[in-house]
Amino acid sequence: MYVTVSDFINEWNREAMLTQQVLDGLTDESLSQQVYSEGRTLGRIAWHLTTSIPEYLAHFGLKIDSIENADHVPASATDIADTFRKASMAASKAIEEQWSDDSLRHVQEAFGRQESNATILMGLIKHIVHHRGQMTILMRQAGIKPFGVYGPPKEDWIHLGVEHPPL
Ligand code: NI
Repeated sequence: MYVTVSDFINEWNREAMLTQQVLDGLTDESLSQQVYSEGRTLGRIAWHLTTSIPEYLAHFGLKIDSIENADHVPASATDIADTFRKASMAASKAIEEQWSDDSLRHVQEAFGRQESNATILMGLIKHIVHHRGQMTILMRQAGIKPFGVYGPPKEDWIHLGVEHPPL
């Protein structure tokens, strides 16, 4: 749990960098990869995790600009990746400027429960991580080698001296 704003910012920046590397691997063609025939597309999931950053923070009391045309999924993978870069930086700036270590202990209603702002901020990271995991599977299905978020993708095991990755 985050005790200080700088604890959170460190974790936020680390996870944002990992998410950025996943998003930077998208191609325009891959954005239409679907979970199943009526399911969401990879582009929609990538755009959702991006646009939800300011929406979530504004909902819990931070002043932060929402993303323009948030209800329209861009056709360009670069547009999505660039928007995430700006949104993740705007988020850390807003939190650093507007919340103190005391603010993290402040409790408010979130998802029908009483939660501290520290827990609420952790929820935002979990939301991104959840959708980032979905993205890496869809990228595989779209024929892209995904960025190894917490460990190498199968192609890179060989560089670690492992010929057959564990199942
Ligand atoms: Ni979601």
